[in-house]
Amino acid sequence: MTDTAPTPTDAPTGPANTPLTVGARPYDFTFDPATTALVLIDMQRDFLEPGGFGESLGNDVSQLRSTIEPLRAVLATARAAGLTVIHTREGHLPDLSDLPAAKLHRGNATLRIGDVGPKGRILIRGEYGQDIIDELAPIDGETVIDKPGKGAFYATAFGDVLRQRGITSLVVTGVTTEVCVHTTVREANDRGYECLVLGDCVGSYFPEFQRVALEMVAAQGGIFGWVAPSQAFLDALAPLLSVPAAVAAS
Ligand code: C5J
Repeated sequence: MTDTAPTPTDAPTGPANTPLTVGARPYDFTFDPATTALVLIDMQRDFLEPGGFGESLGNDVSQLRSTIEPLRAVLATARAAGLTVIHTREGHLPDLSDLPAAKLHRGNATLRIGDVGPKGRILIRGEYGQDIIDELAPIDGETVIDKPGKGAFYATAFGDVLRQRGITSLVVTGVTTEVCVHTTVREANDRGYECLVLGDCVGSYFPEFQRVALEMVAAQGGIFGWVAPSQAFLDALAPLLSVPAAVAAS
């Protein structure tokens, strides 16, 4: 098996090798910034803006927008602290050769994957709607993983990237909480990664799913990982910053 988490001795040196601690559920989350990546799952126009895949399935996309401001602050602070930042995008090849028939036909979509919508072809790589929202656009040096499935590990180089960089802990954010965030956290957990989910930086179209999905991560002593508010993570990173977090996020 080659896609499991690296052992701590494989880890390269990074921004700092001093463990930091986040107040989290079910108990404090301790991480080494040198071996931790901030992961932004699918913060794409197709999920967060009208006229995309999310809306075509009948969802109220405004439900996800509360994630943007806290995630902007977390992204700015993670960049300032020198953390590895990885973005993912769900999407398919223009010829749909990586799209299972089951995924194409499931749901009562007004526009199906590959159809032309107001922001380009729905959930197709390279289309405007499939890209990441302006507020969280990747910058040079940040990895963007295009994934055909819900989980970030399935049919992608995500596991290889993490291993090459010696990453052992993931701080997970993005949308939607109970679908792509959960699938990725579950995949990561089985591969030996420690996952912290930032509760206000993940979003669902369904408020009840949001609450229960977060409970499911931290239940049973942290069966899939930890959950914390983004401020607790920002507080933990503060010692690494040369400028205060509030300034870095503005
Ligand atoms: C969904 C996702 N909900 N990014 N994708 O289909 O969660």
